[in-house]
Amino acid sequence: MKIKNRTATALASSALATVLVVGLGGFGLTSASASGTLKKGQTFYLIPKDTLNPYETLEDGGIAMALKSLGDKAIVSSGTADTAAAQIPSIQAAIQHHAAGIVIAGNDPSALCPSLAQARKAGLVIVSSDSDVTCPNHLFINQANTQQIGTSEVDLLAKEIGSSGQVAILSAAATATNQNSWIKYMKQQLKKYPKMKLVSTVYGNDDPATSLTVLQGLLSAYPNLRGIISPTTVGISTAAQYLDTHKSLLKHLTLTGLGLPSQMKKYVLDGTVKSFELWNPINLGQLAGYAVANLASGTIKIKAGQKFSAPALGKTYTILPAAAGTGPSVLLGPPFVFNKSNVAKFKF
Ligand code: RAM
Repeated sequence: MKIKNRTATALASSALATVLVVGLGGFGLTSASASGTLKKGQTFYLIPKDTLNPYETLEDGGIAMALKSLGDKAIVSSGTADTAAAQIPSIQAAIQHHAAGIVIAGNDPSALCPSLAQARKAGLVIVSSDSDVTCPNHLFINQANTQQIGTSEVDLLAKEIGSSGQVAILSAAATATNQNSWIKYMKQQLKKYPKMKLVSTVYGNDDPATSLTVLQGLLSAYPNLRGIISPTTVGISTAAQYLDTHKSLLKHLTLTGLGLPSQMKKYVLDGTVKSFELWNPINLGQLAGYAVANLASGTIKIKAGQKFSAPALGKTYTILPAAAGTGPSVLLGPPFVFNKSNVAKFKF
């Protein structure tokens, strides 16, 4: 409990640190890098899953803050649907504008690789963040340990439903690398709960209307459903809103997943949702911003053991070695559990 409270304070105060860095940037001052040799005036393209998702906007805000504090420029560019095809024109635009690098949240693990290869050939550095790509020569900025996210989501639900009953997953796009890797570990963890049966996984494409449609389909196909895990901030907030107005469902149904405390606060405080998880997306963005600026400045290489400082986060981060299913990566930290006792403390 104490540890959780400390983490809550750390998460909240790092959001405060964010504001301070922006303030410094506004006065024309920049944060010092670990090596002190970062280039200034570089332009980076931020390519989120889509431009409509509030989570992605928070993360891009974090990237832009870090870049601005270093004297660099950020351009956010993407489509409105979570598909690789909608992101490719933004990669092309980054190449045409001679950007120094790209930070991308992949809507697909491999479909973006030919375009990203073109960008690398043109001299751009590639960082993926939030949702990885499987292409060579890029650095992945990971929000939290993939296995830990999948495992803890199942454990949270199991605790709330007495480890028994039909459960379902309401995910984002069917091709999203991040959700699919978490789901892989959810399925693995579900084996530890023989009385919990995964009956369906549905995909709302991180679009509120689609998420609602597939949720309603799920509820009518499985009237005895006991639990839903929605590992997407769009899915969980859509489902929470629906359950809030259909409270009789709460007699047998429990919802958890990954949500933004700002969007989920209402539903946690009124008892629709007991707990859910996330990390600080602004901090994730800042970490990605420092990483891409260092890579483009040549102060670090995409190599395990390389270190760079993230002044707004008050830490130096180290590139981790490639592991099964991922290339070299940097880890922000563990996921955090939000509930009635802490959900109102957070600004994101
Ligand atoms: C949605 C997106 C994003 C994911 C969060 C948890 O906003 O799918 O990629 O990290 O949920």
